[in-house]
Order: sequence, then C-alpha cells, then structure tokens
Amino acid sequence: MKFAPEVKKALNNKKPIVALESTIISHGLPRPTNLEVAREVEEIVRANGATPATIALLDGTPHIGLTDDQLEAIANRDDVIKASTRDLAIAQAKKLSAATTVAATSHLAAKAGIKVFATGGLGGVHRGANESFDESADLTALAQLDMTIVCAGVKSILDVAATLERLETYAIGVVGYKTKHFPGFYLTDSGFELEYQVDTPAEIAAIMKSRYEMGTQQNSLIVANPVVNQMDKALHDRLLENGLKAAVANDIHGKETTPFLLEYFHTESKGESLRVNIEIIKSNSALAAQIAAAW
Ligand code: PSU
Ligand code: MN
Repeated sequence: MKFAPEVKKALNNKKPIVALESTIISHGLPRPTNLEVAREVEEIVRANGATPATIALLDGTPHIGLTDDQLEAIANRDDVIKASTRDLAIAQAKKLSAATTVAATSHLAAKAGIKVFATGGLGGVHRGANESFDESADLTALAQLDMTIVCAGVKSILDVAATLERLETYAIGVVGYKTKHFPGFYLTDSGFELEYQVDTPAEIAAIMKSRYEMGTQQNSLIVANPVVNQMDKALHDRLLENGLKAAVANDIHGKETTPFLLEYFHTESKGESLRVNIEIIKSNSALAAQIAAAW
C-alpha cells in the first residue's frame, strides 16, 4: 500500500484520520460534480480536525490518500472499475485502476490502522434478494472489520427491513446520531426505529473504546446520521418504483445494480437526488472527522 505523505504523518503521530471511499466518486456521482465533491469532502474533513484518506487502486497500487491528480484520475478515467473486497487482489495483480466500495475501502483502511470511515449510504440486502440473492458485500465486510462507519443509513433502493436484520445477525452495532429513527439515505427517516441514540462525537468515541473492552471490535459500528433536507418523499417513492422496473427492463444485475439506480435517480429527479446525496456525504464526512478527533 502506498500512503499519501499527510496520511503517513497522521498515522505516525496518532492524529485523527478519516477514510473516504472512491466508488461514490467513480460510480455514484456524475461528472464533473464527482470531482468537485471529492475535493470538497476532503476539505471538510480537514476543517473538522482530521486528515482525509481517500482510498483507491491506481494501476494496481492501493493508495491510502490520493493526490489531486489521482483524485482526478478516479473521477474522470473510463477504465476505473468498481472493486469490492474480492476484487482487490485481482485488480492489484492485473494492475487495474479501481474505485473501492465501502467493503473494499473499509478493508484497506482497517489494514492501514484507520478507525473511522465516512460514506453516503451503505450497501445492504436488495429488494427481491430472496430470489436474486443480491446482498452487498458491505455487510459481510463490516461483520469482520474494526471500523466505525458514518452513513445516512443504507440506500433507500434496498430492502431496509432485511438489511437491519442482517446487521443484527452480523453483530454490527447501529446507533442513530441525534435520532432514534433509522435514516433512509435520500430520506431523513426510513420508517424503522433504532434502539440507541447518541448525541456527541465523545459518546461515540466512548463506544469505540468499549468495543475493545468487550472484545467486539472486529464487528463494525454504524453511526447513522440522517440528512437534514431530504428529497421530496412522493418524488422519491415514484422514482424508486420506476427505477426498479427500469433495472429489470434493462437486464441490470450484480455490481451494476446500485450505480444504475443511483444514476436513474440523479437523471430523473433532475438533480434533486444529487443535491441530497452531496449533502449526505458532506455532513457524514464532517461528523466522521469529529468522531476521529474525539477518538
Ligand atoms: N453511498 C453513496 N453512493 C455510492 C455508494 C455509497 O452515496 O455510490 C457505493 C458504496 O461504494 C457502496 C456501494 O459500497 O455503493 C454498494 O454497492 P453494492 O450494492 O453493489 O454492494
Ligand atoms: Mn450486489
């Protein structure tokens, strides 16, 4: 793994670091917004007292922290694949450039000794998974990694109830940030309740510490941070219904499903879902930096 100088320095000096994923840049947001947001998010992490470490593979080399040129390559190159954990070794050996999902980013971040990670919305159990078997590898990755991950819940394109059950099975802790309503990514409230609410980064850092005392640090902790200005609910529900139909009509499967649905939302909502997605990732990055600092 190649470390960006500022990340190396922060690791050596035990300073706060926030890992950031790159699939959202390459496959989750449209150009040229993706690069602008990637840069802004790094600045937000710095402004909140931590060092950003955007993670990706460039020509086979895993990078923990990217230079601006490298960020631009991930945002604009057409040969950047979407890599989950299982793709990492193959991509390295084949010298591919790859944006890393939540699963793959957490894996590399944990290996690097980073404890806190910010994303938009987690992957989870897809609707119709009882037939398609489509469950994000984010779930199994977080079931075995020492990571605290800040997200706006799981993506609303998923089966949220089934995903919450899986999180319980995998012993992945979930706390709501200033809420007891599990957030629904584009929506502030998914309609599902949470058992625990936390109100400060210090409280979250205390839970992180307890995970070591209980020996449960190898199961990730999810900090669910709801978006403030949610998408119009009626528009959301309509696009979700139509988007799921469009995915079937276009024979979309496997790792293409999530990028397809996100792009469908961004195009069909004329930027409304994009606005919300940007707000989500910015707010999660700020909170993650504060948690890293408290830790
Ligand atoms: N959050 C976003 N946009 C995204 C993602 C998360 O706001 O594009 C990405 C993450 O990289 C996550 C992936 O790991 O979507 C899930 O893909 P899949 O459902 O194929 O596992
Ligand atoms: Mn999948």
